[in-house]
Amino acid sequence: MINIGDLMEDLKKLEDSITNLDKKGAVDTTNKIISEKKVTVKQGIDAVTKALQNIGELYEKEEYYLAELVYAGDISKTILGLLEPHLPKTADKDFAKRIVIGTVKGDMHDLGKNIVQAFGRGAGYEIIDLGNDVSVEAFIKELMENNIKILGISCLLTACDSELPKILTALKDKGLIDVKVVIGGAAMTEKLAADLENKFNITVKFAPDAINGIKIFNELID
Ligand code: B12
Repeated sequence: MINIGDLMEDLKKLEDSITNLDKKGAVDTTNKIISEKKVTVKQGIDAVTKALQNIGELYEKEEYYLAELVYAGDISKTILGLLEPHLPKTADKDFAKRIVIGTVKGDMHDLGKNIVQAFGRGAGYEIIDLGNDVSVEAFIKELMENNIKILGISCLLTACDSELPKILTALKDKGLIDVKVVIGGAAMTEKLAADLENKFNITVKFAPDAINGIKIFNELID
């Protein structure tokens, strides 16, 4: 008989290994998850996300410092790199399913954005990922050159949230008011999305996580 507890054990092990900064344990558990296929790759990615939430809490409590944060980021990148090729892919690609995505200028956090990118590609989107520390000009250039109508923005630092109104101002100035914007990351909120939407009269949606992000992308292209 399949025991749910056994299935969940590897996921908990993966979460704990990352939280405890045990890179070898995390890599070994990930390889086990991939080869045994008892739990889904998506569940594996969720375990990485939970671990990073734990790391954030430990950092806030000053039990972890910047060095631990950096190392946790490095471990998570390795694990996501192992999991991503195994995400199920959908075959349907169409012209509307193209998205530009990036983390705002001054912000180096890219793990969450990378998860959105992986899930988006799995859902049949062509994702043009501009990376992190992306200037307003670079976002606009990419949207204009490739006539793309959906822009995904990641922002985790409150010190960088002033980039959002700058990007929306540039969209208006360039006449790109039909571009729809989806924002996510620790510094973003539903309220900020609503405020920006009202102020600039451009569609702005907040995505609390990658799964909801993909749902919003789907709604926006419908
Ligand atoms: C890992 C981490 C780092 C790593 C980043 C590694 C990397 N390559 O990304 C490193 C060590 C580099 C780092 C550095 C710093 N960090 Co840091 N970091 C974190 C931490 C612990 C986890 C972030 C993360 O990856 N989460 C996991 C991912 C999966 O979640 P996520 O990013 O939220 O993404 C999900 C959703 O939000 C959503 N989403 C995100 N973006 C988008 C975009 C779109 C389009 C969509 C649809 C959805 C979406 O979907 C994702 C998947 O579900 C957070 C804590 C936290 N609570 O966020 C702090 C945190 C963000 N960092 C913080 C700080 C202060 C810093 C530093 C300033 C520290 C320092 N003193 O130098 C530097 C800043 C460097 C810089 N200029 O960017 C603060 C920010 C506080 C604030 N209010 O601004 C936090 C909140 C920690 C804290 N509690 O104090 N950090």
